[in-house]
Amino acid sequence: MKRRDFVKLSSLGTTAIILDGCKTKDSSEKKQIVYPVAGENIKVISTWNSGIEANKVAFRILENNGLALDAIEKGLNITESDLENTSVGIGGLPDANGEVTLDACIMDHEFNCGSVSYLKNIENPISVARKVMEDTPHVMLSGKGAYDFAIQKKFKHKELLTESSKLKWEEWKQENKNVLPAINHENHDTIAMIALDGKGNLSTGCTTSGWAYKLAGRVGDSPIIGAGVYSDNEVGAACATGLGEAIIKICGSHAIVELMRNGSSPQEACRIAIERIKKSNKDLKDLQVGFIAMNKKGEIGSYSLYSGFNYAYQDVQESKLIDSKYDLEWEE
Ligand code: SD4
Repeated sequence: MKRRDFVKLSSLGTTAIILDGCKTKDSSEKKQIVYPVAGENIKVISTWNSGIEANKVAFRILENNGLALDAIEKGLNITESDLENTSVGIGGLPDANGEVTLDACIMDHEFNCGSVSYLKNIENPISVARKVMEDTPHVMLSGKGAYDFAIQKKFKHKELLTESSKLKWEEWKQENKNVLPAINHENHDTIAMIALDGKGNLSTGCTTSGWAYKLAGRVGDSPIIGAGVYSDNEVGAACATGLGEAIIKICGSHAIVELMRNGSSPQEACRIAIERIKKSNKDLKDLQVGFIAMNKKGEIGSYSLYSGFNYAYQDVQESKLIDSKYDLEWEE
C-alpha cells in the first residue's frame, strides 16, 4: 500500500487520512485505519549550504508522514555520500597520517541515541550510529570495534580518500608547517540537522570527517551526545558545527537545550552558548563555532562566534539559506 493510495480527509483543521482498500489477514473486507497526517509545522534545519540538498531528502520523508529520525538519517546520508564535500563522509579530508576517520551521532525523541567515532572505511557513519542505537545496548562504538560492527551489519568497506582530498593532504604535508587549517566558513561544512515531524517529535544528528589533518585518533564534538547534538522532546533540540574542542568544553548542545527549558528562545539560547565559548577560550583566533536550535513549537534560531556561518531551512512553504547572527567579524 503506497501513500499515494491513501485518501486524504482533511477539513476545518482536522487532519486524518483513511487507508482505503487494506484487507485484513483473514477476511476480504475493507478495514479503515486512521493515520495522522504530517502536521503543517514539519520542518528541518541543517548547518551550512550543503544542508539545502540534505534538507530536501529529509523533508520528503517528513511530508510523507515519516519519522524525524528517518529524515535525519536519510538527509545526512546525502551529504556523507557527496564526493565534493570535504568535511563529511567520502571525500572528507584525512587526518595527519592521510586516513579519513569519521564521527557521527543520532538522537531520537525518546532520549535514544547512538554514535560512532574514529570510524574508517564506511561511507555512511550516521546509519551505523543508528544501528548502534537500535541494535546494541550501547551508545557509542569507536575505531575498529565500530568498523567491525558496521561490516557485521552489512555496510560495505569503502576507500574514503578521494584523489582530490589526497592531493590536498599531500600539499599540506609538503608545506610541512604542522599547522591545522582554521575551521571557518570557507573550509568547513560539517552537517548537523534537526527535524520536527508530523507527530511533533524532534530528532537530531551530526556527521563529519572532523578537523582536517587532525592528529590520528582525535575525536571531535560531533559523535558526543550533549556536545555535537542534543534533543529533549519536551523542550527542543540543538546541534553544533565548528571547532569541536571548544564545543565539548561547554557541552554546547545540551547547554542550549537546558537554556530553552528555562525559557530562552532558540536564538537566545544559541547566543548565550556562544558567550560561554568566549569565556572558556582565551584565544578566539581561528576558533569558529556555530549552533542551530529548534524548540518544541518549531521556532528556530542560531548563533555563531564569527560571521560567515549559515544554515539551511525547509518547511512546507520554502527552502532557504539563513545567515546566522554572530558576535565577531571574521577577518582573513
Ligand atoms: C569537529 N565539529 O570535528 C567538527 C568540525 C566541524 O564544520 O564542525 N566542522 O570538531
